[in-house]
Amino acid sequence: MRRSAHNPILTREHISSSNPALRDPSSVFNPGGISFEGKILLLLRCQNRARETFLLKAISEDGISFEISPDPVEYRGLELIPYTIYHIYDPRITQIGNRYLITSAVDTDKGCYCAIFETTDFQTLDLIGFDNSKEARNAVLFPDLINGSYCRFERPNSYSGADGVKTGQTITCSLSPDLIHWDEDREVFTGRAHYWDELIGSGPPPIRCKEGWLHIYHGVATHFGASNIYQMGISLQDLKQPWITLARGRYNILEPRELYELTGQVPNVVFPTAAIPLNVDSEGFTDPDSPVLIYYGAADTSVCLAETTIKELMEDLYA
Ligand code: BMA
Repeated sequence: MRRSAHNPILTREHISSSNPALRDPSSVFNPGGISFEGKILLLLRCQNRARETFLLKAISEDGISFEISPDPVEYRGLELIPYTIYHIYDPRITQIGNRYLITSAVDTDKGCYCAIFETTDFQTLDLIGFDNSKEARNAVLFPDLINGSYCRFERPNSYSGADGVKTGQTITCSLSPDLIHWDEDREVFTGRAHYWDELIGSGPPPIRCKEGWLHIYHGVATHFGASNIYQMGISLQDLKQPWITLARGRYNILEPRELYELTGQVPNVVFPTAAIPLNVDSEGFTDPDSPVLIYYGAADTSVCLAETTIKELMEDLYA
């Protein structure tokens, strides 16, 4: 993984919004991302000094300098969620055919649930699914149907940390005919106690390769007295049965080392949310030499970029 020399590529100083609530934002981090109309498109998570959350669309020709939309994203259909909504955050973007779908965590007065939105312009997001069957975060959709069904990884919040925050140790997989009704959770894999990935959650939507789905995830080491350490890791999932793990890296592939990752609103965090392969063939498979742009939140404060290739990620599985 090679960090961009321009890191952090987006900070609070880059935000200039027409919305008075974003006159003086505190942070911009954990962006969803996709290749859209030949450009790199990010949905930035932006927080203001009231710790309110907004999403902002950002577009770039080179993946480094972004033009940020002055108006925050608008939502339609939120009245279908029968709770008080506090935050909609950590978007992940998936293209399925010609549809653009966005999964997000939704913090409410009844807990944290996963929602799915659809968009055509990344400026207005229509709610199409809200799963309140269990508390969860880090939902990602696969960019292809699996045996005719939509496929989702998510991370049920079934574990309470020492600080009382609900989080989780297991990534699960479920299938749906319509993005609304989901079948039973199959366990994908679980955290490795005492090591780098004790608590886990999917990062970007998985990338299709001939060998399987490359799946980047975050792992949290909790056994350091002062602070949790958020790192990035990798697994390979079976193409036809993605809940089957074919390989899983022993080492993290990126950990907080630079000052902008070590210090900030939440120190010691690299949190991957977008992985964009640049060379994809007509069947949707990535070329092994394809560069991959990985966007991640650094210390819940800024947006950073690391570059690698499919081949290098494959090697990391067996390092
Ligand atoms: C996770 C999520 C992320 C955040 C990370 C580090 O639980 O809330 O949005 O980046 O913690 O604070």
